[in-house]
Amino acid sequence: MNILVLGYDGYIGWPLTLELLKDGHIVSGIDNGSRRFRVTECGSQSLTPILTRASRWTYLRDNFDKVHLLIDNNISHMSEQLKYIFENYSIDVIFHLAEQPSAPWSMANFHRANKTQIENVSGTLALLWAMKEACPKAHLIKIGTMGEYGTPNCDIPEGRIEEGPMAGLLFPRTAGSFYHLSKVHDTHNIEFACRNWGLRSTDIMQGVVFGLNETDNDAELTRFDYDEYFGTVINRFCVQAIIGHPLTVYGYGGQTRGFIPLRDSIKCLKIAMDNPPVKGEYRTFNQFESIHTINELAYMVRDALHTLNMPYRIDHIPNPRKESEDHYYNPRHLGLAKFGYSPSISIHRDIYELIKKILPYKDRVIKEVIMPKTTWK
Ligand code: USQ
Repeated sequence: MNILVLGYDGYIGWPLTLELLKDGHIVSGIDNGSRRFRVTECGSQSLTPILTRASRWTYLRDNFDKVHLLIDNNISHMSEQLKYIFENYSIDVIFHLAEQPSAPWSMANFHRANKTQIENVSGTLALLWAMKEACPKAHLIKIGTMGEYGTPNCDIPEGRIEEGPMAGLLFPRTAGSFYHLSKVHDTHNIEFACRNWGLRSTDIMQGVVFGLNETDNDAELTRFDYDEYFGTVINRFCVQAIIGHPLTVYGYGGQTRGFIPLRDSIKCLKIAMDNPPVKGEYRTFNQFESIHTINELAYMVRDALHTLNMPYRIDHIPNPRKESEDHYYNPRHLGLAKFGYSPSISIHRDIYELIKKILPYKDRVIKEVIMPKTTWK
C-alpha cells in the first residue's frame, strides 16, 4: 500500500514507519520536529541516543527503496501542499500522529494551551479538507486518546452509545486537559467529515503507551522520554527506578487507565489498516492491553526491582493534576480483538524487561526534569 505517516519522527511514528517499510509498503512521512524541539526546550533529552533527523533521513533513504517523500513541516500550515501530495501520489492510508501529545504541556500556560489546540485541531482540519478534495477514498487512521472520555464513573463504550434512545450517538466526552480536549474536537471534526463527505476513518482511543521498540540496531531505536511533560507514567517510573529515584505516584494513586506497550500499539495500528472501514464510516477502537491503577504499576516496578536486586522507594507526592484518584473504570475494547488482536505478554513482564533494557542508558538521565512543576490550578 501507499502510506503517509504524519508525525513519522515521533515515539510511535518512527518505529511504525520502519515496520511499514519492512512489510514492503511505500511510505512517505511528514514531521516538523516539534517533539525534539520541545523536549530540549524543557531541559530534557530522550533517554535513548536517537539519530538526528538528518541521519534518520539518510538511514531511510539508504536502507529502503520504498521511501517516497520526507517533508519537514507543520501540517496545520500545509493544506495546499497536502492536496498536492494527495493528487500526485495515490495515498491509500494516512496515519495521523502529528499532534502535540502532552497533557501537562498543554496546561502550563495560555501559549502552550493555544499552541496545542491550534496545531492539533487545525492540523487535522487541514488534513480533512485535503482528503475531501484530493483523496476521499483513503483510510484515515487517527490517534485519539482514551483520555477523551475522562473517568465518567460508568461503563465506557467504544466511541458511541450502544443502547437506549440515544444509541448511535457519540458517547459524551469529559476530557481532563486542554490537550485531551483538542482530541475531542478532532473526534467531532472527523466524525462530521465522514458523515458529511463520505470519508472513512478509524479513530483510535489509545491508552497510555509505554516501552521501546524491539531492535538490535541503534539507528532504529525510538525516543524514550521521562520528563514531566513528554514521559508517560510507566516510562517515567522505569527511568526513576534505574537511577534510584523514588517513584512519583501522584496523589493516592487510585487513578485507573488503560495501558499498551509500544509493540502492541503498532500491531493494533496495522490491524486497523488491514481491516478498513467502508466509505462514510467513522469507527472507534478503544486501544489498550489492560487496565491498572497507578499504585498497581508502582508495585509492578517494585517487584521487578526486587527481582533485579535493586533498591526501590514509592513516594505519594501531591497530585499536580485535577483528576479523580479513586473511580470506577470499565471501558470496552472489543473492536480490535474482533480483528485478531491479542496482547503479546503481560504488562508485569514487560516492565521487568523494560527496566533491564534501559539500564545501560542510566548515565544519560537528567534528574532535574523528573519532579512535576506544572499544576492544573
Ligand atoms: N502519573 C503519576 N506519576 C507520574 C506521571 C503520571 O502518578 O509521574 C499519573 C497521572 O496523574 C495520570 C496517569 O499517571 O493519572 C497517566 O499519566 P500520563 O502522564 O502517563 O498520561 P496522560 O497525561 O494521560 O497522557 C498520555 C500521553 C497522551 C495520551 C494519553 C492516553 O501523553 O498522549 O493521549 O496518555 S490516556 O491517558 O489514556 O488519555
